[in-house]
Amino acid sequence: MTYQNYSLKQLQQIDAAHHLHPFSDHKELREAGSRIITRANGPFIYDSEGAELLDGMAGLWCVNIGYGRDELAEAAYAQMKELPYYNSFFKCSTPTPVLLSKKLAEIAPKNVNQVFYGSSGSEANDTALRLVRHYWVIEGKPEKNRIISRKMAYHGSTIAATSLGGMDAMHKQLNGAVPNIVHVMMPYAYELALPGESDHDFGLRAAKSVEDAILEAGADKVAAFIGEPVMGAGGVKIPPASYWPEVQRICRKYDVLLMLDEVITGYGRTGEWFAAQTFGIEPDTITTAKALTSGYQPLSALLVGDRIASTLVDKGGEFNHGYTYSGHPVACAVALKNLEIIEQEGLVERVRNDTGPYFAKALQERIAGHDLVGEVRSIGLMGAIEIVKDKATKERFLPSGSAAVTVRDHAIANGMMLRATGDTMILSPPLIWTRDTIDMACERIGKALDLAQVDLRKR
Ligand code: PXG
Repeated sequence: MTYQNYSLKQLQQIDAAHHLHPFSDHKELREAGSRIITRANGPFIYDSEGAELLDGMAGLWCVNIGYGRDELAEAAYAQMKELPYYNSFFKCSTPTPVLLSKKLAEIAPKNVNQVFYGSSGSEANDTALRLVRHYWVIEGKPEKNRIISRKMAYHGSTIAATSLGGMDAMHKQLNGAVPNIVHVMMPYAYELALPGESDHDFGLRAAKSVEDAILEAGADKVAAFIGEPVMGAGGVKIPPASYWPEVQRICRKYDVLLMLDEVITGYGRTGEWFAAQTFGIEPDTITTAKALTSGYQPLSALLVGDRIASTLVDKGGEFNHGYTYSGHPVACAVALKNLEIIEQEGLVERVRNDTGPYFAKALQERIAGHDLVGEVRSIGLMGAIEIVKDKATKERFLPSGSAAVTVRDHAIANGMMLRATGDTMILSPPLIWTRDTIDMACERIGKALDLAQVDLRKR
């Protein structure tokens, strides 16, 4: 029986009875009932009642080539018929992960040429953590194992990924994080810059917090620094241009590995294949997932720099780590086709030269002036809108986070799917958005802000 035989109410009841959703208050969700999305095409998603929503979040930061791409379905179908699964353990390989690895080495920063596969960003970060610690062990420095991360970082939801992340609410439920991970300040100028401090100086100060953490532990105790080039789930926090080169300089000075988490920023989002290229840095590991397949298949790739890879190869010895689905042939076939489409349609260049700048200008000209908006910011096709009660003082509405939810609900009711995190609205649309789609989004967001303003000002 297909889902069309069920009413919305029935699907919601079954959902409530049997399905535990991620990151949800299960009591609240049961009372509200879930929105059931049934199909999608191009930049639009459709719910069970036929409502059409412009998807401002590319699913969950992943559907970079948009929905309804037959080529990806065909690539999966062909691969499933030929070889649906075989593992890459025990000195075996299958063709698609081999070819995908070559492609990834071509588009990655030039010092990055090896790939380790998993099925999710969280898994890839587990791999990254184990790999950098293993690296220092085989380099004869097992005590060099502390990881420096940042407050509000999101690196996934497994125990290792949660430990790497800097979300307090998640740490509270850990009951014991992976040891020896510390968190320093995030490069979030809107709230953390001092009065009169320039963006440039703020970026250097935020980077200095990494150096302070290295000196506090002693450089011989620090394995690596990890960060999202642009913090995603934490609120699209875009660091000043001074930040990443300075972090890289500090890491090199103290011989600390640089790990980038590009699960969101990878595959064109910032107008280059990777944000490492946007910010001009050469990390030792790059965690990627999501848009690697545009979300059509679960797949992650930890891109590993030459420094770590050559030690693994030269010194030998088994790295006791891997997943059943490492290098899954179907997921890799879909990824290959996805990257081919991104390339053929010039989506990375389009974000860099056309839609990215147009998106930035549209947010500035049409959204930033709204009474509820404290700041807009964007990089490539990734943007944020800060919701405030008072533009001048940056005072927020109380309770914290509630105003953004009000804006989001009006946006959804007006055909625009976007995400609220804290007091920030987030946009991370498919890279197929055109100038017209950006215009449509701004119009719908503007309307949502107007309606939210009426609600919020009478509270
Ligand atoms: N790193 C980053 C930077 C991420 O954004 C992960 C790792 C983990 O990936 P997996 O595939 O294990 O989920 C992510 C995931 C949100 C939201 O609310 C963001 C993510 C996942 C779920 C929700 O914005 N990012």
